[in-house]
Amino acid sequence: MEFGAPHMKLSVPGRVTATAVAATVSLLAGGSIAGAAPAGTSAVAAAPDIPVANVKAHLTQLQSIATANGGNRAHGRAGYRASLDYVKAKLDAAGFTTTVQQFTSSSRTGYNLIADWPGGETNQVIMSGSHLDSVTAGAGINDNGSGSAAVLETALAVSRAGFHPTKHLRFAWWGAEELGMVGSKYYVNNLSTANRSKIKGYLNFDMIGSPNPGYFVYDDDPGIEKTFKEYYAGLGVPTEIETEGDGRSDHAPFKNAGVPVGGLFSGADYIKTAAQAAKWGGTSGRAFDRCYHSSCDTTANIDDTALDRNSDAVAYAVWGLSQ
Ligand code: DTR
Ligand code: CA
Ligand code: ZN
Ligand code: ZN
Repeated sequence: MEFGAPHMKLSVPGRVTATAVAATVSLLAGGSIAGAAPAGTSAVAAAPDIPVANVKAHLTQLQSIATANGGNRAHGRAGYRASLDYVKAKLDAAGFTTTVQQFTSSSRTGYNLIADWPGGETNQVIMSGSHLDSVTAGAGINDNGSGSAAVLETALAVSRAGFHPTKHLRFAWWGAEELGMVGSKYYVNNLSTANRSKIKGYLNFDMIGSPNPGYFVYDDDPGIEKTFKEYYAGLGVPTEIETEGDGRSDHAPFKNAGVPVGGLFSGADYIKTAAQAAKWGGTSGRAFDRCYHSSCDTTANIDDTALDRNSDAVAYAVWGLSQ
């Protein structure tokens, strides 16, 4: 199912945020005057700014967890379960209904964390997810603490805002993605046909804070893709279609099951070209993330601007696609 661009009425606070500008662009594109909900639609809430300091604080916690548990947060190791317990505690305190789904892979116990925000039409689920595991080589702060922390902070922002959209919001942190998307495959394979059909969109965030960042948007579902491109258009940041990761992250099991998917990516071991550096900044001839799957993927391996912009894009899409 395609998503239309969300009609978003702006009640712009004193400070016009990038999200508000993006939403205005969307509204104007729809021929309506900002400030008045288009005919036939009701006023909708604009996404809040996601404080990047909060996202970075989660990354600091994940780094500490890795450091205290053999240097990683990998499947089947203590650091993974400690990472899940950290995320779960935040969500439980914020009023989410959390579920820990257990599975076995490579003779080790793995876990998915699912968090449902009470309310909304449960036959219309908008789901956002990130893999929480790292490789054994390191802490996995960009891959994929960045996505996990952005999704966590967006969920916490839903709670802070008392946001209660038409659709039901679900968030997920996957185990054992690095072993071949094991956790997300387990989740999708264990959904009944009815429950699978209720998921109207799955948004995936895997590496969104790369130190030499690019701004890539998944080109799977056109409606979801359009929502992310609207957001970046509002920032005046050019994007490229994400092609490197087709089938390589947790959106793949959902796409294979017929669920509309989308997501964002800031780059891994591919090399940034001169043309890309000209539009995005950073260093041409260098990988987007030269610490990919390495021990140097620590909290020092993050570009704050990319993390901030992409975290705000997560919120923009969650707000925009659920109302
Ligand atoms: N994050 C990587 C998988 C990966 C490599 N390129 C892309 C592009 C888009 C999404 C994911 C990926 C990993 O987990 O190893
Ligand atoms: Ca922000
Ligand atoms: Zn990853
Ligand atoms: Zn990885």
